[in-house]
Amino acid sequence: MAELAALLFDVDGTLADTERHGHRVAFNRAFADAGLEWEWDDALYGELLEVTGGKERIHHYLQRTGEEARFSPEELNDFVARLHAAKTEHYKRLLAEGGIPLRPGIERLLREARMEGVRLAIATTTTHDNVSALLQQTLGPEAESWFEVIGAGDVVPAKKPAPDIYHYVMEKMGLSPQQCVALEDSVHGVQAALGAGLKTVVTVNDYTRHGDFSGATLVIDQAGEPEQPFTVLHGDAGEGDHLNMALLRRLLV
Ligand code: XBP
Ligand code: MG
Repeated sequence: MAELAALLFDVDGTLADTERHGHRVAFNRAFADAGLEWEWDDALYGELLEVTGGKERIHHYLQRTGEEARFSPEELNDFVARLHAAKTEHYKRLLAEGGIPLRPGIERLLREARMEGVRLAIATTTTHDNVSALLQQTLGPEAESWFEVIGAGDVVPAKKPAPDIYHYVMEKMGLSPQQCVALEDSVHGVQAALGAGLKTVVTVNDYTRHGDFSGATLVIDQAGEPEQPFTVLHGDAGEGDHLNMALLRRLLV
């Protein structure tokens, strides 16, 4: 029986609800700056989340609207890269304004893991700068050092749902999937984690709650707190009513 050695965290939607009021708003601000009459509202953004990665999402939108045809391949890459860089600056500014907290139970879980010597890492599709900004803003200037590996963005060629980012992180840590639990919020994230052979806990959010999470070990509405219990949507949490190290250890068996 393997010991729980590490927790591998997704970022967007899992650590914090960053999509609707963070990334989406940042995209729209970058579009306005660039003089584009694009507006990604809540519903459209929900559809666009089918495509992981901000640059990939912009590219997909250009294909969907037919506007891609206006560009040569080189122009297109350059246009997307510049628009995305502007979006990242807007996103960091939004985080600095402090409006995006961690989801319930996340800070407690991170602190418990550290206390018990369970290693922490991040496996995300988002840009590394965004992860740094979120951690610093919500947990303080040292928080990045809590995570042994931050696997982010373009560090692997294939983003989620490919399992590559999880393989990358585990290889850096010298760990096997039997020693880790992944925490995710989305169907693509779960596909990536399962593809890497990981037991996966899903904390759903408004954009992801109706996804097909078959294959995940436990699906809950939030990590929760002792005084703010989670609701189990799939799987067996036993007597547990909030996500803690004891429950995660039991799930790994
Ligand atoms: C998150 C994403 C990201 C963000 C935007 O997926 O898809 O693309 O929406 O980030 P996950 P960037 O939670 O599965 O990692 O614009 O920096 O790519
Ligand atoms: Mg996510």
